[in-house]
Amino acid sequence: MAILIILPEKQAEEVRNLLLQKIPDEQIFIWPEIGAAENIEIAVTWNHSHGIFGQFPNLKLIASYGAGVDHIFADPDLPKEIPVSRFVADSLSRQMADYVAGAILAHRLRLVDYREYQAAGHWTPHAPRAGNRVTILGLGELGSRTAEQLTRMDFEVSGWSRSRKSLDNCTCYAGRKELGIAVNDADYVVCLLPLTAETRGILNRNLFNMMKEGAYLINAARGDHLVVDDLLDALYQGRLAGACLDVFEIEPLPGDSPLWRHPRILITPHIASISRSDDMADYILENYQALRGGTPLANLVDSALGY
Ligand code: NDP
Ligand code: OXD
Repeated sequence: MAILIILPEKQAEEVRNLLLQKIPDEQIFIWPEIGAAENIEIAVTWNHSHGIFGQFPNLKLIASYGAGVDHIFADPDLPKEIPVSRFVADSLSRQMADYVAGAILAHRLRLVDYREYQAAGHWTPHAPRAGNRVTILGLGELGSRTAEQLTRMDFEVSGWSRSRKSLDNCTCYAGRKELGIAVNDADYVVCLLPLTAETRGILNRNLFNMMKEGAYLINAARGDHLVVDDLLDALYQGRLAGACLDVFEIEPLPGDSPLWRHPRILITPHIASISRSDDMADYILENYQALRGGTPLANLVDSALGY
């Protein structure tokens, strides 16, 4: 069996070295090196060039380097029969919970405003912003951990998912019909959904019109969830107070994007939750051993649902 890693060089080397410590006799290639194509059984990938998987006749698993798999399913030539797995790790959920809590507190405590006052040498005290209700769109690995953390911080938390969840201290809504009620009294709406045909563009004018006036949006899922022009309109009209965005349709965000210079948008460069190489190596190893032993693969996604 050989493993192929299709990642930027630094991460690829790290993951390969960690894997080689555990399985020193295996062949582990970093794309574009592949060795003998028929030996490749696992491909670990992030934003591969479309069409490349067809050349591996014995490929048994495509493993996403991230929690999201939209980058894999975006390949029109993806071999349909090969299972796809995704990265799930406590470290990933914890970072996301911290990111969302940080974004909420930065807005509530006006930290970005104070940075500007500081630059101008102004002493301008304000009370923290009112508003304690948070709705999380997506109650999976990341959303449910974020809900737990915000609950511990005394926020009133609601969540929305495809199937109904039951989480302590979190009001759970499900399905399109309940989207409006899920968001309509939230002071903060947080998107932690996977990008699928059903969720693409979900952060749009209709949603913003259902939200409470002056609410704050946090998108740490995918750029394609957001209709940028609708957000800019909602900010201009005062429907939304501001937004914190970690993900963008094109990354890096192009220099001429109006998002960069918007005074009420806080931008971070897709760092809300970063895959750690040691946890990544453990996840690849777990599935390597499952393939070897003929036991079930971990963290498989449903290709019909796209997540
Ligand atoms: P999960 O698959 O564990 O959870 C997804 C959640 O979204 C589930 O609750 C699911 O509902 C819900 N959902 C899916 N489709 C719909 C729909 N049509 N309507 C309502 N709810 C829906 O994913 P994770 O929590 O692990 O990750 C979520 C996303 O976060 C990733 O796909 C990725 O895009 C993004 N991400 C971003 C990172 C960053 O650094 N910015 C880092 C890591 C991930 P149900 O429970 O019913 O299935
Ligand atoms: C992921 C990401 O999907 O980093 O893990 O966006």
